[in-house]
Amino acid sequence: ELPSYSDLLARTDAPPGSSWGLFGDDDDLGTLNFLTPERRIRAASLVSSGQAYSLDLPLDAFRQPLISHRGALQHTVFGLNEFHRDDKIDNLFPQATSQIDGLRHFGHPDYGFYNGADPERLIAGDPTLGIHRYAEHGVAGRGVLLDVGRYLEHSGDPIDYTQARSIPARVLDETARHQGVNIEPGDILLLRFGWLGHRMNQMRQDAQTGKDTLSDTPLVSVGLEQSHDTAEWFWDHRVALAAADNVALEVWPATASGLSVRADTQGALPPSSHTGMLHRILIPLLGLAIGELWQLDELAEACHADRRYECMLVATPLRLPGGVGSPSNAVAIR
Ligand code: UVW
Repeated sequence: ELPSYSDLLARTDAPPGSSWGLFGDDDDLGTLNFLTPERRIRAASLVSSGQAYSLDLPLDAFRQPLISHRGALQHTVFGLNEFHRDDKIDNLFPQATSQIDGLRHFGHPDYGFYNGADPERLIAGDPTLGIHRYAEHGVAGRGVLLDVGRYLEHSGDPIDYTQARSIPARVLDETARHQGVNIEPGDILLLRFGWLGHRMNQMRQDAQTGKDTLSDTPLVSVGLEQSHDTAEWFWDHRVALAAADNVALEVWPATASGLSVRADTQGALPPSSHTGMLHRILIPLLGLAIGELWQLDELAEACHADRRYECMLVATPLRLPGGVGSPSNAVAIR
């Protein structure tokens, strides 16, 4: 029996709030260990209509990069002769569109990388904590969609996509209750806020009108509250992987700092910088990889139509040894 999140916070044998060692001293899968063969059998039993939904944006979706250093890819198609084509991709930032951020992506400022991995080894050519391990294990299991955007709209409290709204864990419980769905150990959680659909609509409108309403506006997004309650919700539900249709899963910009795991800072967090973001609790301490910019609107429509919010979810991150992140290549089958 694995400890609860409050037990993790009380650890003295490893960083407080961490799962380090619980899956083995050399583990490099973190919470993906919750996704077992039994869970895959359960997931396969959920397919009834056989309809498949791609959860990825097109790889070239952002000609204007969403995160400035992750520029647009260059795709070249060339002919070896008149009837033989090859192609190549340059400037591919695996985290530029729909992605999975693996366990290399973030370390904790006080404790370092997941399971105490040596930061010197987190380089190209070394497999430590690489995203290829996710490909090898198989990200295939029960996906559960929580349509937070639709739930809040239904509750008369719709999301304003121009604001960095922080969503507490209790809203996840409310949404699940409203939808009549339970989170089971080993689930892949799909959180729809509606942010990405809104953004893509704005981009389409700009393309039609020739205006650029986005480049000069700072990136803001609704997302999960940066708090221990959020981490507790994930850990105590034994979520294997959490993905959302926003930029960072958590609210953006990251406003909290020093999301410390000391007991005296549980709950609300002091204001400040990037270094406190929830990423630094979920990825390096819990070993929970994060999916971002997943396109969930079409799936959500289908789920809403027949009130079935679970699916077989298959994502195939690149088997890139030592990769930090990867295009998600995710499909939901229901
Ligand atoms: C942000 O920090 C906005 O995203 P990522 O997790 O992809 O770095």
